[in-house]
Amino acid sequence: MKTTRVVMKIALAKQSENTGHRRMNVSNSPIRILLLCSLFFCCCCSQGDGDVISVHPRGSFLRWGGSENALEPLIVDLSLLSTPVFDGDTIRIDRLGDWASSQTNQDQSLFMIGCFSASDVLLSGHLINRIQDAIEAGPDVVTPNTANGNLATDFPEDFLISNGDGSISGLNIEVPTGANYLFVAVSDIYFFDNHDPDGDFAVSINSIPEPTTPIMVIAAVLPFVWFGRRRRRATCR
Ligand SMILES: [Ca+2]
Ligand SMILES: [Ca+2]
Repeated sequence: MKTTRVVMKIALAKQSENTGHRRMNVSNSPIRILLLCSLFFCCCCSQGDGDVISVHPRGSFLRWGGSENALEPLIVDLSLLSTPVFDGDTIRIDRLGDWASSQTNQDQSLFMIGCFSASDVLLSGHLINRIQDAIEAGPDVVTPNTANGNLATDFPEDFLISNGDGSISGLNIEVPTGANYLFVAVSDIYFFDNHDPDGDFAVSINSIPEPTTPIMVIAAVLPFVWFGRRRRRATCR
């Protein structure tokens, strides 16, 4: 009886050794290369070429207070991006860098807001709805009243790109129906004293293409299926 147990232990030890050896073979096989290629392929499909565009912190599409005379905001023609995007496409928008909200404040403000529009028409700074053809999209943002005159600035179509503490610094967003332009600016109560000493304040816009054919999906998934089967076989042996 004792001899039988010893023989069984030796047999189990050998089986375990063999299984480990097969696993080692699997991990060292060309499958690893295929997996890496697959991951690289997925990463390539997840984002297209991007654009980084400087944003002047004195630019605004919000209403001005008094005779402030803020600069025009950044107005991006979506068809002129390095990868042109159109309504229904999903894009990634990120705030880069920071700005100073007055001559004495440090270069660390992070607020950035955006608004889609059918046209690039920007109306007078004395109006609350300055973007003539604004289109609703994204997470709503409530903008503060002006420092001069305590005038309301909030309008419904704009959205938050980056908040003040940096916990939100960008978003994926679908370009809404009819949108041809993206307005980008800071959110502030007084714009004329804003500046960017190191010139790093910018917006990054990336298109996020979907895999367009079933072949692309199969090509991405196949190595994982193959690897799973090989691994199950190695475990069963
Ligand atoms: Ca800066
Ligand atoms: Ca300011």
